[in-house]
Amino acid sequence: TRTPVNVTVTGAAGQIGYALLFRIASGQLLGPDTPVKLRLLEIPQGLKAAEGTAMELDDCAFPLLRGIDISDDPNVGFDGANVALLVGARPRTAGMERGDLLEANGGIFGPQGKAINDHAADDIKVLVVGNPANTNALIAQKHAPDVPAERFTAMTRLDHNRALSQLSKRTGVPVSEIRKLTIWGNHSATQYPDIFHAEVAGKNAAETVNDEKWLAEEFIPTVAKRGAAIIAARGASSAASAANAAIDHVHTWVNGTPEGDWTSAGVVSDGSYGVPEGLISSFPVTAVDGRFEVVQGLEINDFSRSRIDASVNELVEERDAVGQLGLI
Ligand code: NAX
Repeated sequence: TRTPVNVTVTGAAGQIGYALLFRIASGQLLGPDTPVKLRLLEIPQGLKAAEGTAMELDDCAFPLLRGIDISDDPNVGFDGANVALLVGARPRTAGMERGDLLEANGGIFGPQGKAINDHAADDIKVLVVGNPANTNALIAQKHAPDVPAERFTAMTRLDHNRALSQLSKRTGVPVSEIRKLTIWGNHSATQYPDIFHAEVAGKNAAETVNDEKWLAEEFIPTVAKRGAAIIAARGASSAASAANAAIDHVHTWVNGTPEGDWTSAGVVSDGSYGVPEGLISSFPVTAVDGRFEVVQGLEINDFSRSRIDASVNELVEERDAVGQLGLI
């Protein structure tokens, strides 16, 4: 029997946590042959609810689930972690400026990055879901100098999946026949969903749609503002779809992308496509042998260039702001 993989989930008592943990425990994160041990990390106020979720996980009698530990201490929560899903974050509340938000999250992701540095397993893979995800991932990464920077990633897979679905609706082609779509930049309203290299049923997506007005005025804003639309409709932010995207992200990272396709993930920039080195920005990526690699050599037209630049500029501003606050 295989050694269990330790999976740490922060914000375990939150709504994404509730949608995520059962899927991890059932084997959907790492596959049907990999037993898992769950580590639930919460703040003290969240511990009781996390215990309730752990009771329910027990009650599922998942054959692959080999244990559940609950803690409010990052040094314990990340001990021996092979995969860490950083979901818990400080949300923006009324009257909070961006600086306040970044500072509050720096207080979470700095210490968590340090705890990962000091206690996680050598093969640790980190996915940051909690917003502002890209910059939170950057903060955590900067506090983990002994961990290869590439192990810190931010989630734009939900945006990617939203874009697939919108393009499918427009073209009438099922998502299973859409490839090579890209989310560029920040997981925020400035993100750029790019269909110029995408294929629908083997044909170029932008040429198939052939409608720049739809692209600029419907597709891009619909994908970028989908989170707000979900809140308006559901009275709560995306949870099951966010958990699903987190599962997809890690599953792809571990198992690879299919031949002839790629996905989107926030990864540390190597300077590709003019994105400043070191920023955690969304790119078209393949996953090979447990590593994400930025897809190289794509031609970027003017329409795309200005939108990528706008989103990357926002990431630069966030990085500069957390730098000035002494958070990185
Ligand atoms: P909830 O408020 O339901 O849950 C958050 C949980 O995190 C709470 O139980 C809280 O006690 C816990 N928490 C707070 N600080 C913590 C810390 N320092 N250590 C451990 N746990 C801590 O939020 P939920 O709806 O689950 O969303 C979680 C995060 O995901 C939010 O930041 C949200 O903005 C972000 N999202 C990111 C998405 C993405 O695509 N990257 C999409 C969905 C979601 O909006």
